Amino acid sequence: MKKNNIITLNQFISDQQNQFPFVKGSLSKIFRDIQLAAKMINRDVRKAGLIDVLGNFGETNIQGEEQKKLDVISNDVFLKLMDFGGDCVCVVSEENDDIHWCPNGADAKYILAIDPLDGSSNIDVNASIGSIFSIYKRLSPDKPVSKEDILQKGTAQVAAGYVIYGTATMLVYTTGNGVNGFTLDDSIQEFCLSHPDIKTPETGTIFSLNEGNLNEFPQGVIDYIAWCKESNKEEQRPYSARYIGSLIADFHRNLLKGGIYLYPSTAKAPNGKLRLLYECNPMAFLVEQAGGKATNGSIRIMEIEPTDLHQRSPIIIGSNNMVNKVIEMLG
Ligand code: P6P
Repeated sequence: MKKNNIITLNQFISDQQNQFPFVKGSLSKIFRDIQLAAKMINRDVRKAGLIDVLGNFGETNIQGEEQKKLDVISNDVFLKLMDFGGDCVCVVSEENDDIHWCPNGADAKYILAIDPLDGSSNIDVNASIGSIFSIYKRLSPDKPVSKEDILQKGTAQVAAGYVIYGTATMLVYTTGNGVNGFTLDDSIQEFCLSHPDIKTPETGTIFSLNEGNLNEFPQGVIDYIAWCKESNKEEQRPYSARYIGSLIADFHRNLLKGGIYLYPSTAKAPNGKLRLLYECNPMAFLVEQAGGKATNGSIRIMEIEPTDLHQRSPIIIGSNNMVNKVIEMLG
């Protein structure tokens, strides 16, 4: 796209306010704070090797995963900005066992679910990592927040997106009216529209999963991977295997080029590894808005009724035709 003029994320959101009234007020202020968090995390990620934020924090999170220093720093940035902004009543974070209640947010309308820094095993080796966010509206602002407000299905999301700290830093989001991507222009420290109205190809030639677990996958997935590797010139098979071990990096490449990402159930992760509230649901919202599909193998990811803050789900997500092929082979 030839860029005649720069459209910043703030300008884009204020333009959207005219078209979509609900994006007014506190939701756009939450986006402002997410942008600021992204810029602050980007700063630390870019200097990680120089300011002693690599390595382990020395504790593990509820997932039993060793917390990297940047995980904790990123989480603190999001929580502090949401506390200061007062537009969220609470935050569900991968890094916090329990709900983080925002002190100034008692009357706020929105709930934020985040994975503040996903792919953290890649931090020390300079591979792309990212932040994921999902935003819900509380169901009854005139009553105290209940479990029902927090554990809403993915279909109830009012917004979702991610920031990828890659060769460029990009913020990709949806409010249910398509998907748009903004690239951080370091010279002016603004996210500028670079990928308007992203649509993911109906089919692709990339499959992304950890084949080390292949023998533990459901038979339909094993059959699908074998099918991807068969020679069929007409259908451009064998497909290409691309897996970085960082959901956002794998998802972002497949979103733009076409492809499929799978994290099925395994012996070690009988419910899959990815968390429903702040990984599966936001990515499912984005991919559907871009014309793709996301399932747990049986039902649409966004139809899963959550029962726990940190529950996991198997996920098969990406180009529509590719996800449908896996569903067909799962029988
Ligand atoms: P495995 C990172 O920890 C993550 O949650 C995703 O970003 C990534 O796709 C996946 O786990 C990698 O998991 O088991 O293949 O190392």
